[in-house]
Amino acid sequence: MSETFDDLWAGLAPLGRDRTTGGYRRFSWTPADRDVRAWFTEAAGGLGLDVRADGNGNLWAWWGEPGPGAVVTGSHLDSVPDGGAFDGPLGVAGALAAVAELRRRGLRPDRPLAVTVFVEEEGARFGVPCLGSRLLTGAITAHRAAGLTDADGVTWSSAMEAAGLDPSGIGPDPDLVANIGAFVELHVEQGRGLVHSGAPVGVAGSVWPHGRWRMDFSGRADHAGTTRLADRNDPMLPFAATVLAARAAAEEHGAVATVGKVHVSPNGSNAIPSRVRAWLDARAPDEAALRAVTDAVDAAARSAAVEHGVFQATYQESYSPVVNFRSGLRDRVAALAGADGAPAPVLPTGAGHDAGVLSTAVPTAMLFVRNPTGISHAPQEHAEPADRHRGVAALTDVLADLACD
Ligand code: HGY
Ligand code: MN
Ligand code: MN
Ligand code: MN
Repeated sequence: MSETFDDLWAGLAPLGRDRTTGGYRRFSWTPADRDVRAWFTEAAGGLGLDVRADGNGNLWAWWGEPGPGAVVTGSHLDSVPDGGAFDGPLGVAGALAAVAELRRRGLRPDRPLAVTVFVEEEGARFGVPCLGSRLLTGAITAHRAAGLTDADGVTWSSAMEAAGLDPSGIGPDPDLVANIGAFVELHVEQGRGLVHSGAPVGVAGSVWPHGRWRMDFSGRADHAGTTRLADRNDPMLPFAATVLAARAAAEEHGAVATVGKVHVSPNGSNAIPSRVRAWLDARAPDEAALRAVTDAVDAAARSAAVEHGVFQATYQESYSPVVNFRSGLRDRVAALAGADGAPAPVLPTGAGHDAGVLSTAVPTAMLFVRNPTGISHAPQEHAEPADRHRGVAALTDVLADLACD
């Protein structure tokens, strides 16, 4: 039975890792996802936890019968393409290690305790991030989720079914949510706030509002060599102008904007594209700044499309309003996670999390573990072993405080 964090990590870390890039490719309902779900089921079962999937495919490993006031911890196991090792998995392996540590301390929770794995947190295959927690809380309808498709047109429901789960039950689970007394997510910091503060563990204060927009530029395919420039309706030009406009608007409003995913049709080097489909990820310290960025980007896209005789349309695929974690639980967690009598630092983050989605319905907190590179969503993401253990120790203390009288 794997009990220590290092034992658990040794079993999880190799799964879904791409040998050439060193990054992870754990996309929902794929064989890599099946492997990490199997790892979780076995590791949690080995700790005597009762593992069940909810109607959305989220995994719940229960210590005690599910019921009111449950203390829940966990994160996700899916990744972005070539993601880092810790984004998600640190919170899942850390939660299991914390349960093992509670047992080692001879503690028994006085209310139900669960370790969760939320599905499709990154939205890397089906486009909407935190899909499992959004479905659970009703932040997205079952109808919309069921029809989400991946790059090959495979729907969420059919992929879930092909993975052996029944998609007919997806949707909100108000009874399960009502039973959650508190949710705490341990997560690698995606940034260098803790490096600057010199602390190994921090607490999330807020999550920036952010969203994901799909932009379609439709032009006219033609020969790259025989079509005069004046005769072209080339969607690549307004696309390029839009990327630069997004960057300029973000700089102007203290925000961030990213276009990391582009599909070009027909994607031939000697054919003027017929369509460029691109995804904008925009995030800002507040809603007004975010709206200013997206308005500026949309205006630039429209005018550039007109200039080149191209049609442009923008679709909002996901939106996450600002999250301010409740100060009571936040400060209680910061006090427990601090060192030398000082509370752990409270940090804002531009990264979205299931904890942010759940915070609309239940008291929620996040613990961050120092990432010396500050890099995330890339293979260079890192957390030193000593800091991983400090994060697990802090989570253990928080769970003991919340679950044991
Ligand atoms: O994209 C995010 O902010 C998170 O890592 N899913
Ligand atoms: Mn992530
Ligand atoms: Mn994450
Ligand atoms: Mn998350």
